[in-house]
Amino acid sequence: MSDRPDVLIVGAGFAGMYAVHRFRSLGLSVKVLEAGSDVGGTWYWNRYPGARCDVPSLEYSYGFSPQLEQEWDWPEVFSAQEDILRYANHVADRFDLRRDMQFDTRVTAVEYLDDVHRWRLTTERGETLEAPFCVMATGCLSVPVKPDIPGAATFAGEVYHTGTWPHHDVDLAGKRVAIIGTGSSGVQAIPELARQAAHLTVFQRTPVYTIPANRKRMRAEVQDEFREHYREIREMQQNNQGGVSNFRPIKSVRRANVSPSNAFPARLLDLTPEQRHATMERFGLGALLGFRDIYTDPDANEIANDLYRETVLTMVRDPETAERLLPKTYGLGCKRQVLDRDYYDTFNRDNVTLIDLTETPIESITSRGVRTTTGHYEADVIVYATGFDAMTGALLRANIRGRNGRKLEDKWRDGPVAYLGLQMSGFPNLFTVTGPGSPSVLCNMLVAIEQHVNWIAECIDYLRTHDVGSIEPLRTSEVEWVAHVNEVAEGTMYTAPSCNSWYLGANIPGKPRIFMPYVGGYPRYRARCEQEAANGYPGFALGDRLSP
Ligand code: NA7
Repeated sequence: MSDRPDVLIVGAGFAGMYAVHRFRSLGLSVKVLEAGSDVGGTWYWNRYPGARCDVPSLEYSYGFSPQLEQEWDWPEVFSAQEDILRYANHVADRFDLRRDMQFDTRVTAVEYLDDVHRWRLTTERGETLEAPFCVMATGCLSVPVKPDIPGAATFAGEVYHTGTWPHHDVDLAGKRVAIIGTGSSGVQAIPELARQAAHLTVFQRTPVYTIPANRKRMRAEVQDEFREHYREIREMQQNNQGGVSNFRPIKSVRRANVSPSNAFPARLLDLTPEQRHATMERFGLGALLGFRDIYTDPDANEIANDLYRETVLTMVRDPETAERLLPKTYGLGCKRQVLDRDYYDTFNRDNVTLIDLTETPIESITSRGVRTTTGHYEADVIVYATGFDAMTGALLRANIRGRNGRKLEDKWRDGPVAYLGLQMSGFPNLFTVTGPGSPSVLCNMLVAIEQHVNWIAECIDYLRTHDVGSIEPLRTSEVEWVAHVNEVAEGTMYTAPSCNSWYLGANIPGKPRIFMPYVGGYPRYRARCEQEAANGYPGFALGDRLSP
């Protein structure tokens, strides 16, 4: 590992891992600092029972190595956390990535040294490292948040957060478990926790729209067909709004396998009310994924929300519990679609109780459980499934200071300002992977990560070969880009006044309400990045090298 690397990288998730490989291929020396004890990022930390990816694994995988594509077997269509982490470990071994990585190292400060034009990183242990380039590969959902509930510290039992689940086995047998939060993590964890615990009490503030996930094992023929077509598939990903190819293995899918997406027209509004009900009866909640107008047409959205609620009422036996589980204050498409395994059926179990916090808010946590305005719920274990300070959290927590000591925190006081989610003016030679203003979480993350890392690598290479010392966006470029990011988000379901999602920072008290990812589509975004590079970075200021 180099002591004077060309590039310092923060984070050894999929972004930091690929960055090591890609930068090395250009002859750059790198060093990665990672808070965890190994690679994997999100998949290293989020190991709660039921954790799983909502993008098919044959798509949610690296595309940079044809050999890797050919040799890796995915056991399921949508992989569980442990299989994704196994994949990350395999990649780290295969490309010998760990030799440039320092684990158990949390970065506490990232400062630009004006006089020497270098970045200095300070770690929790007080160690300092310097390099001319710094890449923040810190992830979009990597800072777990816990609500500030009075008395939380007095709880005498075990406390876990889904985003920092322990690495040792957590034995819940015979225990009373309380879980707070019903977002993706809560919805995935609840059925598993209910199976393991003596009793599970679910504290729900906002009901979720969740659709049963595809639970198929991977068939060898399907995997083989992907392998045969991988180059074409990667190309298709590059031209898809969300970075997924939607490749359908023709040889291995039987014609009789009718799914809602090919059995009906693409518009819900094209179906008669009778046809809509028949569709829901036949295919269940998953049918709604087949209609694109649900996400673009408010009338279709309203109808879909009603169909969704009617269907849930048929899935949960106790009518009062069923009623409490119905999302009513916002529509489908405002938040990331949650996929589940047995979520609603879990509320038919005798050992599960649902508490609706809109009827009876949490007042405090006591030494023995959770107190709401109407009752006390005893618990041996509390699980927080309360989400993350998304998109900006990890960057702000790193205490980044740019030119003249300017804090990123001050620059972003009213919301993140960055160009293409890649760089900020005033922070020369500092890059962010899948930063705010890039498609990031609205895209297949592996595709978004590879595109960003490739762009950054080529940019650094350009600077070296053209004898340029530094790069940072023009102030006008980032202001214009932020306006564009807001403009394309306006009028979508994501920014509806009733919508409070982490995309908007709405889950963090005091966080500016700004739609952070780029909703204009991955291909349009990628074209803009490519245009910048092809034209010699006109939207950026390029600085001279320091004289030796
Ligand atoms: P989310 O989607 O932010 O969900 C967090 C959940 O926690 C949500 O139901 C919140 O209710 C609930 N929450 C948060 N604070 C509280 C308090 N104080 N009291 C009660 N309930 C609370 O995070 P996830 O980890 O589930 O998923 C994040 C992403 O990870 C996901 O979209 C995937 O991309 C992967 P609220 O809705 O705020 O009322």
